[in-house]
Amino acid sequence: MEEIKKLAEMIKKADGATVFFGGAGVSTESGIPDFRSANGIYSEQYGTLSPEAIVSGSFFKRDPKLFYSFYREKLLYPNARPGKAHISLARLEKAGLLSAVITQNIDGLHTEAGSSNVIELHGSTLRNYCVSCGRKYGIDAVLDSDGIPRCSCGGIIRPDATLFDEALPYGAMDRAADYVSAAKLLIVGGTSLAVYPAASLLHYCSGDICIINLSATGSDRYASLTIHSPIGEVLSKVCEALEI
Ligand code: CNA
Repeated sequence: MEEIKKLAEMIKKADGATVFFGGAGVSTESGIPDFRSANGIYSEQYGTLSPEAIVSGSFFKRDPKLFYSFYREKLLYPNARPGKAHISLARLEKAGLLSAVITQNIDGLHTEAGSSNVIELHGSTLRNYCVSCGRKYGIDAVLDSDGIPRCSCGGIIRPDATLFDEALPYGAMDRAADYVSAAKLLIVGGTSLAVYPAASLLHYCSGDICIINLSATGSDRYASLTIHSPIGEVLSKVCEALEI
C-alpha cells in the first residue's frame, strides 16, 4: 500500500523525532468502545442524561452512585489487552524511532504494551484515590466493590482520570506540547480531535502531520498524509516495512 510506504519513509526521515498522539480509536481493536463512532458509547442515551453529563466532575460529586454504575458498565475493561496499534508503537519506541506516546485514553494499554514514555493527558482508570485522605488504590478497589467504593477512612474513592469539566493533570499538557513542538513528525491516530484542550496539540507542531483515523476529522487539512484505515493494521504494516 502506497500510504504505508510513505509513512514508513516519513518515520525514517524524522530520525527518532516522531511523536504519537492518540485516542479511543487506538483501543477499539482491544474491544473497548470509543465515544463517537456509530456504535460508540455516545450512541446511547441514559434516560434523560447524556454519557458526557454522567462522566463529569460535577455529576460525580452530585450522584457518585449513578456515576459508578455507568462507569463500571461502560468505561472499565479490566480484561482488555493491548492490540496491534499499542504493540507497534512500543516497537517503534524500542527501535529509537518514536520519542513519546501522548494519549487521551485512560485504559493503561500503551504502558502494558511496553511503551515507556507515555503521557496520559486524561489520567488512568488503573489509578484511584480517596477524595478525603488521598490514599491511593488500584483498579481492584473499584472492581471488587459495589456501589460507591469507600476508603478505610470512609471517604469516597475516585478514579485518577480527568472527567468532563475538570482540569487536566498538572503539567501533562505542557510536557505533551514540548514533545509535539520538538517533533519532525506527529502521527495522530484513533481520535476524533473533538476534545479540548488535547486536540489543540496539533497547533504546536511545525513538522509533518500524519492522521490515521477511520473517519475524517476536522483537522485533516493540517495533515500531509491522511489514512482512513484501521490503525492497528496500518501501524503493524509500517513496522514490517521498517523491518522492526
Ligand atoms: P472519540 O471521539 O470516540 O473518537 C475516536 C475516533 O477513533 C473516531 O473518529 C473513530 O473513527 C476512530 N476509530 C475508531 N476505531 C478506529 C480504528 N480501529 N482505527 C482508526 N480509527 C479508529 O475518542 P477521542 O479519543 O477522540 O476522545 C477523547 C476522549 C475519549 C478521552 O477523554 C478519552 O478518555 C475517552 N475514551 C477513552 C477510552 C479508552 O481509554 N480506551 C475509551 C472511550 C473513550
